[in-house]
Order: sequence, then C-alpha cells, then structure tokens
Amino acid sequence: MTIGITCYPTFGGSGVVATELGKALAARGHTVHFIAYALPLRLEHVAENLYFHEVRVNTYPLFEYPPYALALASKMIDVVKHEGLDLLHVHYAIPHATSAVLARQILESSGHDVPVVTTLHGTDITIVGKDPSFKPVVEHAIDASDGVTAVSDWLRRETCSSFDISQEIEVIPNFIDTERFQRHPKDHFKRAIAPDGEKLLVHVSNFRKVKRATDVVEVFSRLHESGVWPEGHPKHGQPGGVKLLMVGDGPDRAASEVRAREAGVWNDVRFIGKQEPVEEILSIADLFLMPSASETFGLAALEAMACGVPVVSSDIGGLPELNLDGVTGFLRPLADVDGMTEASRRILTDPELHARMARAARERAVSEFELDQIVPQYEAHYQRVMDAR
Ligand code: GMT
Repeated sequence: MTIGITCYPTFGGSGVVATELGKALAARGHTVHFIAYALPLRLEHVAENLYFHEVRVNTYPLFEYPPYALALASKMIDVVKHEGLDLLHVHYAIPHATSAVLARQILESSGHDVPVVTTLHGTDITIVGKDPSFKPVVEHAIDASDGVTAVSDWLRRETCSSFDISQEIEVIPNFIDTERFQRHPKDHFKRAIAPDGEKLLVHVSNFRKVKRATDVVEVFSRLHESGVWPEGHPKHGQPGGVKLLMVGDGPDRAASEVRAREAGVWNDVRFIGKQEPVEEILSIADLFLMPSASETFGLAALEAMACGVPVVSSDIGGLPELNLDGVTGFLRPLADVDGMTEASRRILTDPELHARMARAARERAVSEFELDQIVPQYEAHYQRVMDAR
C-alpha cells in the first residue's frame, strides 16, 4: 500500500506512535509519505520507501491565525494526486481528520478515491475535542472518516459517550519496539547517578498540567524524608536512599523545580530536559512514576515496562489496561500522593516484589504490545476500509 500519515511531528505521544508506525509499515514493504509541518522527531533515518512532505503556511497580513488546516488539506490533495496514495491515516483528530475529510471530498471531483483513517490519541477527545469551540467539527470528522481507531478501550468508550457519533471505533493499542526498549547494561551510568546504591525513580513527560509532575516530586520528597536505605546499609534509618530523574520539558517543569527546592531534596533530583534515547535512562531506573490526571494509554509507562521497570501510576483513563495493579506495578487513585508513596516504598524495599514486577512488566510489554503484533492490526484495518469503499 501507499499510505499518507499526518501527525503532530514535534510534540507528544501521538507523533511518536505515528512515526514509529510509519517506519514499521515501510519496513514491511509499504510506501509511506509523512505530511506534516516539520520532520517528525523520530524519523531519523532515510529509506527508499519513506518520504516527508512539509506543509508550509504562507503568511499574509490579513491572517491573524494562519489557516494550517487548509494548507494541510491542499498538501494532502497534492500528495494523493502525485504519489498515488491508497489511504490517508491521520493521528489526532484536530485538525488532521477535518483536513483529510476535506481533501477526500475535493479529490472525489477529480476521480480520486482516498479513504481516511483517523486514530484518536487522547486530548483530541478528552480535553480539546470536547471543548464547545471544536466539538461539532470533531464529531463530524469522526463520523465522516472511513475508519476510526482509538488507542485504548477507555478512549473508545469515552469518545462514544462524549460525542453523538454512529461510527464504529476499533481499539488498536499503542505498541513498542521491544528490541530497542529493553534493559541495556548501563551500570557505569547508574553508578554515576546513584553512587551509594540509591534507588532511582524516573518520570518522563512533556510536563503539561495533566502529567502532575509536581506530584512526582511530592512522592519523592516523602520517600526521601523517611529514607529507603535497605537494612544493613550504613545509612539505614536516615533520610534518602533515593534519587529522582525528571526527563522532558514543559509548562510545569519550573513549578516542579521550585517544589524540589522547597522540600529540600534538590540535591537528589536531576531535571535533565528532553532526552533521546530514553531507553538508556530507563535501563537504570528502579521505578517509573506516572501520576497523570488524564492518560488515554500512557506510552511513556509502556516504554518503562519494556525496560523492566515497575510502574506506580494513577488509576485513570487507559492506564488500568496497561499497568496491572499488583502485577506490573501499582495503581492508585488520582492525586493520592500518600498511596503512591506507600506503593513506591513497597516496591523499592522488597527486592523479591521488585524483581517479580520488573519481570511481569517486561513480559506484558512483549506479549501484548510488541510492534510486530500491533502493526498488522493497522494493516488489516486499512484493508477493511479500502474493501468497504
Ligand atoms: O500525553 C501527551 O501529552 C501527548 C498526547 C498526544 O496526543 O500526543 O498523548 C496521548 O497520546 C499518547 C499516544 O497514543 C498516549 O500514550 C497518551 O496517554 C495520550 N495522552 C493523554 O491522554 C494525556
């Protein structure tokens, strides 16, 4: 197949999933054309069947808001016509699905038939999509798509209950390359970060409000205060025994830094900004914290699990479909900082429990979310959509 993929190229999990999917489809012999305003971050290698088309929006004094959705639709039309696309697959409904539906309609008049598949990722439904300023347009884009997928069953249910749609939604979960995301031997790195054998907690996000990054610092401060040095360690009973790595950047980073200073744990926390490759950091982690207020899937937690890192997360959205309570980590109610602290302490102070959860996390990533299992589900979805037209 020749497939056009549109996504947000520089921010968020939806762009990561779209890019990894495009690369995987190309590796399986399809031709993939990315159509976006910038080169997707993880599209780091060139291949003969992988193309990138940049959407440029010309500015004009009249345009207080440059009409990106229209420029995107025009670029889609151009790529369909000249590259012979069989299908457009857009990630994140706003405005990508609307642009694709418009492009399809315009193309019909010139005899081109290009079905549109929309993948819903999260905030395009849960936060932005429900906003009255977008809702009717999102509703239309979902219903007018030829196929719609959602990254978790929770998101499918949420979409069906929030919008007046008749479209069927297929759940195709996020996936991971478990070759890349596995525990790599990085002992020297671990010793540099935690020289006294401290346990290392890791948080990776874009530090948007929904990620509740300050809760991560809160949980860490409480663990730090009462100490998790193991029995027999010379510092047993004293504060500390834990370090925290905060990976990524965004609006709440400053507030999290302030909280770490106020709590007096600054010297044991490192904010290291956006990092690639994140699997090297996850390879030295003992615990991953995801206290999000909204998470349709939690790709960052899956990346941690694939690296054999137990996860303590909130029990909202699609997280219970990923992180199994008491098996791959613990789930605690939203904002339950005390509960998350105690859950973390249990994992960090019980080597046998930690080993069991680490093993289960890796096994679950491999058995349920491996790229080679999930990508064929998209291929089958494409085929069904094309056959139905
Ligand atoms: O998490 C973000 O802030 C970015 C956002 C996006 O759409 O780019 O991520 C959403 O999609 C990811 C990939 O499907 C999911 O793993 C995330 O859970 C989801 N984020 C939220 O629902 C907040």
